[in-house]
Amino acid sequence: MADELDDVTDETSESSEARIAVHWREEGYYPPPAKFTAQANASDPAIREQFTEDKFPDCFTAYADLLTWFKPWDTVLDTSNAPFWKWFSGGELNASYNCVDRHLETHPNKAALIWVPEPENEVHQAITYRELYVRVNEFAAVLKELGLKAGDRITLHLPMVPELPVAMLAAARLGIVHSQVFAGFSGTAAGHRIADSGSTVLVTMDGYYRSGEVLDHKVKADEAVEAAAREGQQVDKVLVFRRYPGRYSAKTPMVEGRDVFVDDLLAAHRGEIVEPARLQATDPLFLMYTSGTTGRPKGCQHSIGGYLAYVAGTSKYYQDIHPDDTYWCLADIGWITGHSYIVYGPLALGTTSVIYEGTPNYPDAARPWRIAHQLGVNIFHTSPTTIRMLRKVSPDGPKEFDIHFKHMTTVGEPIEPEVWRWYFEKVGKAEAVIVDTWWQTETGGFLGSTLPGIDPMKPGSCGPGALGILPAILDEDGTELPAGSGKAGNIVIRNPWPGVFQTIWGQPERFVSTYYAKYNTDPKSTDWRDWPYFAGDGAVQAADGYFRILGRVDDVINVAGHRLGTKELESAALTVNEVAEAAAVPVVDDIRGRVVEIYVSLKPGFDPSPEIEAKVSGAIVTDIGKIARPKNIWIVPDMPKTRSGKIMRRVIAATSNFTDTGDITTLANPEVVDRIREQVQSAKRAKGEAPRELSETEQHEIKSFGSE
Ligand code: 6R9
Repeated sequence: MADELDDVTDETSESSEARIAVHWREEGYYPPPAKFTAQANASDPAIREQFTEDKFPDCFTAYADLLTWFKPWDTVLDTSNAPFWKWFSGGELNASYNCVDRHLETHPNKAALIWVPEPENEVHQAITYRELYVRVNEFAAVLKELGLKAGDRITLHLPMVPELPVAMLAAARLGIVHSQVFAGFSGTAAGHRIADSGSTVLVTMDGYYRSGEVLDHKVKADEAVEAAAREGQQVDKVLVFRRYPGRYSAKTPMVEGRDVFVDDLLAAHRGEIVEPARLQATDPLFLMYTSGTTGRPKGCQHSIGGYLAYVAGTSKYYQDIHPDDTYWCLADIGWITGHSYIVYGPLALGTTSVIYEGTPNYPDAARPWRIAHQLGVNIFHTSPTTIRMLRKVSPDGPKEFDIHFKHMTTVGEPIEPEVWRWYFEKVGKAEAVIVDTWWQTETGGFLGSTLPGIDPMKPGSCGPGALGILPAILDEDGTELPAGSGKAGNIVIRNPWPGVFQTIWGQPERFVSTYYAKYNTDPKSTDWRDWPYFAGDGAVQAADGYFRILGRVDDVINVAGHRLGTKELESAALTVNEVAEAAAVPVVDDIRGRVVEIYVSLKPGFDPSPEIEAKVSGAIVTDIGKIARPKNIWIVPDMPKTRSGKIMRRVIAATSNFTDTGDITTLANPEVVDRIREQVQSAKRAKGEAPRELSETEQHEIKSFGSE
């Protein structure tokens, strides 16, 4: 190991790509447990033949056929306005009908959702499909009364409570485009997204539990409305669900005329039925904001037909959901994972989906096991960050519990093989299959994964492309790096698929330039083969065809599976009056994967002080949310810059991670590198943030961080 590291650290970045890859250790295979395969939805390898390139795009009708259509589609894939793909065009359906109404015929009394409140003395709430139908209809009636109609946008800023899927499905029923903002995001962040989407209504909740405390969430609504107003967007109504109907749990007062309690509004709509709208498959279902290279978040617009078909199909074959399963995904519905694999996919298949309000380790590390045991969870879905945390605080996993998962998922970040093995052995008791699913907010559903009943698993690799997905690794010039080349490059998807987002809300040029321009040679082409989708991740493909994802190649930091744009972090820091320049970099963290560190330089006349550090940290929490709170803020005399004046983030990233700064000959001010290193690293040592050896993938990311 040590000499491998020497080998890579003294390389310049050009040749190190190849060298690093060559040194990657091949991991052994784990066959799927026979018991799993025997019951799997996909157990015959012949399924692959139905999804080969020559059968594209018609192969995806197998997914669309899982849904109920009011009118069948005319065209499977319309490429006439490439790369704005239209899936199942001419078809008509309703997502709310597919996730709720149609299950009433077969199993009205089955639990659609089981909600687990964080306080253990509060009982679980099982919400049957029948009850979900009633609640969705009543809330749809509320939205309708407000004058909202198909195509309008509403912003939801809701925690992990059943009201969130209810609100999503009520909006979907009417064709209102919902944009759920992660509840942990600040009011200001919600406000930017309200403004960007042009929402006139905000749906929120008074409070919710996190780590034993009721958070006042309503206060964020006031901040959000103000932030949106600063950008010229007026919010007319704030609909406030109460965590305990009839009792207000927030300290922040309601605003007369603007804020209304939803439980009050619902009283007038008891038992009301709102017909599900007949909507075009190509109409938008929702927006999900994510970070990118510039400060403005991207509202990824997902379609009704293509998206729902894709999440239903992948839930069936990759989550292996059967009618009697109890499925628990610990992600937050505020992220794409929750949209696709807590709400839309599982409910489209008519399964029981568990929703947990709180933090996984509250009040202790065995909480997830108690929940799983009590509810008989047999499919378990979480992120490497949670797995690392559980491994640390509960090294034996659910040993003492009578829990037998058949299937487990890891998603959101690369998982270290060590951590994967712990998940397999301790959590899955070597009985459960694991899928490491690689995908993105933009992609709607899984892109890379093993087929759980068929393919052997390989720790640290997501596996091959999912059914009907044709990934490839390209170098900067677009030349394909074949499987087994040992070279890392950019992972692309050569073909469109039904789950792919339709555009960036209000930014169609950015949609094309960010995701398609890089490898397109003919902007006029309507042949999908000319439009590889650029995912923004580095990856390497082993000889067996399995992909190993190395992380983002753009200026995005993946903290605990959540994407934070460096520009967003930096603009927040720059709102502090004393700050002249700011640069955000990722630091490898044993639990959260990456955490953020911010470097700032001050305007002339100001001296470094703990107050300024606190202001920077506060500005970031206010603008984005606690999840973005930097681990350290370093006030430095100057930033390392190129001759054209760009901050070289990879140099400070290396400093923060105690790795080699690499080639600095192109710097305009190479002398600052040593000064910063001395300052930062001695301070880190004093705080006990000792350097640790980084894995090859971690080194790769730090070395190539930030565009120059
Ligand atoms: C679903 C989701 C997307 C980015 C993606 C990649 C990273 C996701 C991964 C993974 C390695 C996996 N990522 N899954 N990296 N292995 N199984 O996470 O969406 O929040 O948009 O993040 O996350 O870098 O590009 P999103």
